[in-house]
Amino acid sequence: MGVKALDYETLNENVKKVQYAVRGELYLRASELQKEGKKIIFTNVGNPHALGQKPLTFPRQVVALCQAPFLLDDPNVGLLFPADAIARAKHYLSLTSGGLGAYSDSRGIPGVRKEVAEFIERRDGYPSDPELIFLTDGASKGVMQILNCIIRGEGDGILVPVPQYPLYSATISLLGGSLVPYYLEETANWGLDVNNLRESVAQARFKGITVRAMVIINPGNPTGQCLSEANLREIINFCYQENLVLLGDEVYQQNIYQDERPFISARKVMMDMGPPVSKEVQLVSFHTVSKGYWGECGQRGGYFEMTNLPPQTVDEIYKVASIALSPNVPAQIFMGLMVNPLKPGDISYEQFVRESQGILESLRRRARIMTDGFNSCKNVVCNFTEGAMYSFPQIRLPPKAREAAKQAGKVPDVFYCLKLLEATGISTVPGSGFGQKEGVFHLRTTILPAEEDMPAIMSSFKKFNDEFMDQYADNWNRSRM
Ligand code: DCS
Repeated sequence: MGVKALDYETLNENVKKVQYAVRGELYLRASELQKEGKKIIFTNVGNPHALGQKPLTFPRQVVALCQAPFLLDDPNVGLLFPADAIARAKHYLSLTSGGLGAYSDSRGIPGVRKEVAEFIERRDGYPSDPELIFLTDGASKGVMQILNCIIRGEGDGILVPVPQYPLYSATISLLGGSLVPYYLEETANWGLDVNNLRESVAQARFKGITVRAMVIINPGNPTGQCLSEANLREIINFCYQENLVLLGDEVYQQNIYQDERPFISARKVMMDMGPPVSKEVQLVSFHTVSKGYWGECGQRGGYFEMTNLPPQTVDEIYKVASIALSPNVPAQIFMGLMVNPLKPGDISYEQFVRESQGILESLRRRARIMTDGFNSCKNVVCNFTEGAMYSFPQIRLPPKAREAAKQAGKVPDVFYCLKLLEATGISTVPGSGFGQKEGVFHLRTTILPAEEDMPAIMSSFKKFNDEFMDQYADNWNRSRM
């Protein structure tokens, strides 16, 4: 029998190199335990509906009507659906040619892209051009499309924060490029020091890598920090000086749990800076319906907006997007609804506000419960989750625990997370899946379990952790960070 292309040995090496911890060893073990009948609390993926979050009523009504347009002809439709949902469903159907069952333009429905542009303009105070907005199947696909256009080979480097969300490391591996890390500073609330950036670029250049782009995740995943305007200005200036494309992952822009640093988009900061920066820095910004108070992860809706890209490049991106024919059409409607929400006076407005604020306020309380819970544990320190959906506590593992991990053939944080899973059913992701400094260990949890379950989860975590630390204690100095 001859060698075949899909034999494991002959697969594309880039595929084999990809590491993706969010669904890695911990997740697999958790799934096994679940099959054996153990109750598992899945906090490994930011997937709000899977943890019990209810969908917002209005957008589901609109999409239900778009999916089943014959309901619009039913004389009783007004008994089941409010008039504003009916009107909005008709609006979206009028924007499509053939309804939800037809491919759309591969950049997305023009009318929805216009709604996105209007949203960006309201948010930032600068006009946005629908021709430079592409709708995608979740933000992930957009990130992959853009990285694909940038990475020409292993000599091309992308600056990525560490810790980072592994979409970036995995896609860069898959495309055969080079990840150039820049470290976020845990003791400065996961802030970003531009001097570190310079250092990272210098080191990469020394290795012969051409640094082409820089990723920022704001608010941060897994680190939960919100970048200040001053910090964003420094980053944009840096991209200007170094000729880097800035990729602004802003999928958590509605998930903010403090008032000192509200979300501010990279695009607004760049426009505020004026020329030459505002005219020259190439920026691509990403957003999604998966996060915020929507949490509609399964719908797979996203967009990216391009600023200062030449028209020929936009055409090439359009051509490549066309290979996949069309983004999900139902998801495009969700995107339209997200960027063009109900207004005061609309019949469904109050219910919509009640539902969305309820979710956001609860997330804010849960962020606090988690951080405080972690900080009450032995050898655990955790920055407050300022935004996004995650807590990223540092677990200070004593030498004896690291030794035990080594004996078990595990990376220390994987060892700890597996023990946590076996003892409590809490399924987390080890910090090594996101990158962390040498010899420092973390785990990531989402802040998404139901609020009423939170105290019990945190006390079960504390019981496990404190016993673990006692078990492996020695005369090691237990100073905090
Ligand atoms: N960017 C960041 C920073 C993310 O955290 C995610 C998803 C995405 C992009 C992609 O989202 P969509 O493709 O759904 O739009 N976050 C994953 C995570 O860390 N846990 O769950 C999903």
